[in-house]
Amino acid sequence: MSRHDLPKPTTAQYRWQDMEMGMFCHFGMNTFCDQEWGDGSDSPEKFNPSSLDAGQWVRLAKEGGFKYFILTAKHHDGFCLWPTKTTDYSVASSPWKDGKGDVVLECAEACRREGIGFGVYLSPWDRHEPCYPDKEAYDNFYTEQLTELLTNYGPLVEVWFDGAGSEGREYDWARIIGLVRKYQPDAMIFNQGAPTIRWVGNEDGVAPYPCWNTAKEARVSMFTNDMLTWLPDTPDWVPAECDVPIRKNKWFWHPDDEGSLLSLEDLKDIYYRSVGHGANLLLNVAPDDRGLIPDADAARVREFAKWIRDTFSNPLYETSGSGNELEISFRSREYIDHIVLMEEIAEGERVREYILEAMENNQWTEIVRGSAIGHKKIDRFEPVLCSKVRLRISKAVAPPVIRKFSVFASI
Ligand code: FUL
Repeated sequence: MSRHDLPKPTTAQYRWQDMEMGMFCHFGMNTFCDQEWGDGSDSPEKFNPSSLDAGQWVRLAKEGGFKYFILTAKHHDGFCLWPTKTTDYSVASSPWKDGKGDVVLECAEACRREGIGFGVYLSPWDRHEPCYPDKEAYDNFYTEQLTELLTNYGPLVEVWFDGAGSEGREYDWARIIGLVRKYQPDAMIFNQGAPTIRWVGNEDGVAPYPCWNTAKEARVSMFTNDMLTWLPDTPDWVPAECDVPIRKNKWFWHPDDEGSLLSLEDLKDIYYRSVGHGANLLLNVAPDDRGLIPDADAARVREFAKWIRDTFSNPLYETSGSGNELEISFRSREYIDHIVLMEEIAEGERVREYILEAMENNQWTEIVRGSAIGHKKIDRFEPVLCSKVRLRISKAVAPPVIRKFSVFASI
């Protein structure tokens, strides 16, 4: 393959990959019913957060280093968090703000204020809507809902199409994707129709290694092992996103459930295996029935953010450049324990094999051997005392272009 034929990200994909971390926000009827999957029969009367503050959610995302925020505008139960014209099963029929509230708008505005990206999740599977069994009628209904979201809330960075519950069901993807392209051409399309980003295939927040940016297929849902084969107009470049809830296996808030909060160690492991494998991390942090993110979850997010900052914001040394070998000489011997590599993916993903070596006692010693670098590869290892490090690329499909080669000591 010549360098000209290599798949490359679009500008919007490149920007999305640079964001690296998004906060997912599952909130809705389930929050008030201690359940994960409502069947669509819960009364709108139940939706009544006493002190909903989308500003608190989004400020936490910002503080936590998340660059985008995705809200479940409608989950499988069909209850809409915005006053849609398509159904009365929405906030407009709830006691919250006397039916005059709009959670989607509050989130969109908070994201704009905080300067982070906003995205929406709109479940194709709808357990409330009576026309759901009628394919054509539902396609009309769904595209109308989507149009409202695409046109009334400013720029979106991502539209999340969940495959759950839709196994085997065909929607009018050509029309759905056409709307996204028409109204939000820069928004990423998650995993359905003609995706521009793909699901990593699990809900643990971890990517395999290597996790190449190119793919021809991805898993559709947790509930089938079927693979989605890309439609012809999906680009070969389809980076992965890793979604995971901060409370083990719980996307929505549940009472008396702090015990399922992931530990800081769990989150570190997730970070190394998502962002550290070149994928984006989408961490779900769910507001409670007051409409606020509980203190314990917020504190964990802050701890996680502090760890990322402490570990990765001050490289001891950093370089960049083209070619098969890059070397960094230290001013004196140093203990190091992390190396972060980034390819200039605007030129495509070129590296296939690399070796990191450290100079100890005048001898090069191998510390890590890897394959993919892509957007980012984080290598951590037992502290090594050395005076130089070098990156040797032993296999590449075109001349490598390294955007960053950074060395850290977290000890
Ligand atoms: C799954 C859904 O069934 C869960 O409820 C959650 O929304 C998760 C992100 O996707 O497929």
